Amino acid sequence: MPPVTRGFVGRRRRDVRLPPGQYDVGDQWPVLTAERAPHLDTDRWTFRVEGLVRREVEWTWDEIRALPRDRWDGDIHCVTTWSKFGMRFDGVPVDTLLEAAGPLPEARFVVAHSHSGYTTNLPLADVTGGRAWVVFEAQGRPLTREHGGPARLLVPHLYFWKSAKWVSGLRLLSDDEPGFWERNGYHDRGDPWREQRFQGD
Ligand SMILES: Nc1nc2c(c(=O)[nH]1)N[C@H]1C(S)=C(S)[C@@H](COP(=O)(O)O)O[C@H]1N2
Ligand SMILES: [Mo]
Repeated sequence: MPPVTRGFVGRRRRDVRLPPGQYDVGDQWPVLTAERAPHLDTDRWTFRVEGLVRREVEWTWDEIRALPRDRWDGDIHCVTTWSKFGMRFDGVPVDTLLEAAGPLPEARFVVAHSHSGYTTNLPLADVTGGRAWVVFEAQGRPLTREHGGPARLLVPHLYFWKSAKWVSGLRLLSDDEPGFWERNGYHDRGDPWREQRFQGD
């Protein structure tokens, strides 16, 4: 194949990997935090699934760390237009946590809460089926405090504001209830491939 064609194909592949309106941030990993980054002690850390569940369940750090681990490799997309390719996160599938609590049939939405007060809402269907995790490691190393350590939510198929840093739990609801950015005009779902940045997109 002539070199000009190879180059064309290479560029196309990279474009296809980038959702509309996004740019490749390269090696940096920007930090975006609305609140003050909390100092969380793993001795007192908890994660709780509550709301429309058969039984509310709370895990300590040691308990959640003892659950079967899972890995996700892929790209992340922030609504402020940066995307970062080739991320690796390790943690626990949200499916595992929800199974323990037993979502009730009327549960259709979740609000993710952070120890720092941040909230973000998601359809339950977006955090089930192997598409969301509570993660403890990024790029093979413990999650740093600025990136949400000791644990954050990871919902990589949606804009990254849905991936609550310092996550403290999930509340299951029958009706959608906007979180912090959603009350300030951001989209309730936030699919980067449909460019759902703001309410009405
Ligand atoms: N608790 C909390 N989680 C948060 C945010 C935040 O301000 N507070 N920002 C969101 C946004 S807008 C993005 S893009 C990502 C940024 O994660 P990073 O700082 O690790 O890149 O976290 C999301 N989760
Ligand atoms: Mo973001």
